[in-house]
Amino acid sequence: MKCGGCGAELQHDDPAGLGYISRSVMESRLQSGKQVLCRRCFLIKHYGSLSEDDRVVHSIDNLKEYLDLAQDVIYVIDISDFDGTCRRDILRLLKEHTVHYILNKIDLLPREVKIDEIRDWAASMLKVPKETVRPVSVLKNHGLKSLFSYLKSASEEFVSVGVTNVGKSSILNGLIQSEELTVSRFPGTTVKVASKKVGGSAFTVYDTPGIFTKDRITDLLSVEDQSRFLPRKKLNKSTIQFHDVRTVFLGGFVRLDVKNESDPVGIFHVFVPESVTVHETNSDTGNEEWDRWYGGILKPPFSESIRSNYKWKSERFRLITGQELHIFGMGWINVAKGPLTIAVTTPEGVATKVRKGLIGAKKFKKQK
Ligand SMILES: Nc1nc2c(ncn2[C@@H]2O[C@H](COP(=O)(O)OP(=O)(O)OP(=O)(O)O)[C@@H](O)[C@H]2O)c(=O)[nH]1
Ligand SMILES: [Mg+2]
Repeated sequence: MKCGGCGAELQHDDPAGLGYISRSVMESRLQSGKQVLCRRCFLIKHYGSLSEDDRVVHSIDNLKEYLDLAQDVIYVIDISDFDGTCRRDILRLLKEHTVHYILNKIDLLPREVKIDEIRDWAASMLKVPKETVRPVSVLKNHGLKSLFSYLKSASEEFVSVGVTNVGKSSILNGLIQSEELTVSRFPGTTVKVASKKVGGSAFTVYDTPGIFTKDRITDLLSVEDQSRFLPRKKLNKSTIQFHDVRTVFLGGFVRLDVKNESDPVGIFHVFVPESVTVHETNSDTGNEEWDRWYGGILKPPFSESIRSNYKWKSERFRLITGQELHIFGMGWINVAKGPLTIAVTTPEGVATKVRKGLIGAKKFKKQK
């Protein structure tokens, strides 16, 4: 028998292993008709706790095992970290499949961005027909009914895949209108495949463990800090208007040195989760100040740490009005009035991408 929350095979012998539940607890839950959960899921659900040791790291190789489960794939993307969660290496593996794209967490985007615009933008980034892209917010119960009708008419079986924490299990819970699957703010909650019949038996969805990445800012954080980092409400927007040069820190992990090439001022917006400090300062700020502020004024990291624990790299970009620079696992910079030259400094291994703006250059014009 499998754990109803994470899909692990239940066992009574190894309390430290996956799927552990004591025999007596399991028997009493079965007798009273209650859902049977392994101890790990029980602790996540009722105490919100997951230790670093309980983490099961799944890589892209594990994903290959699940893809045989169905021809139709639901690929879940977190719209607040589009480039960090919409991965070329995963998409390459899906070439022989019929792929349906879900853009989850649209509640995190600014109110001004219309759902249809998000959909058009994502379809053009993915180079796929718009009908296959479904924007939803499980949190706000938005788009799930129409997702259900769409999936029902598309196939009888789907395997749901994506990187950790994008909301794969939440979406399936939303579709079956239950909280059976374990959902949490920690990455790596689902550890094995769990299948659910949706809408009576309209179709079946296999929920799979999220793939861990290595190039997102969030990958530098402990399990506890990743949970703290995860946005709960709309991303914070900071607007920066300046004449010559400006330095902006996004927490301790990202330094932006921006030079204006537009007359008379340059303007850009920064979109990051509310847990990230956006600190605007002088361009002559040196490494000594950065070291002092790191993990203090500049969060994340959320506790005292040493910046020299990482090797740092700088990349330079020239962005024109309407373009964005996405920093994987952090957020993005939207150029409202450019051109701007941006030097972005992050720990080595963190990926960045210049892209066509998700948010139109004139979106927030009235506020200036
Ligand atoms: N803001 C917002 N948060 C969401 C939404 N859907 C899910 N979440 C949150 O995202 C976190 C991860 O959700 P899960 O459903 O566990 O994600 P998952 O993809 O199954 O994660 P793994 O099993 O670790 O791969 C939880 O804290 C959810 O509450 C949404 O629509 N909006
Ligand atoms: Mg899950």
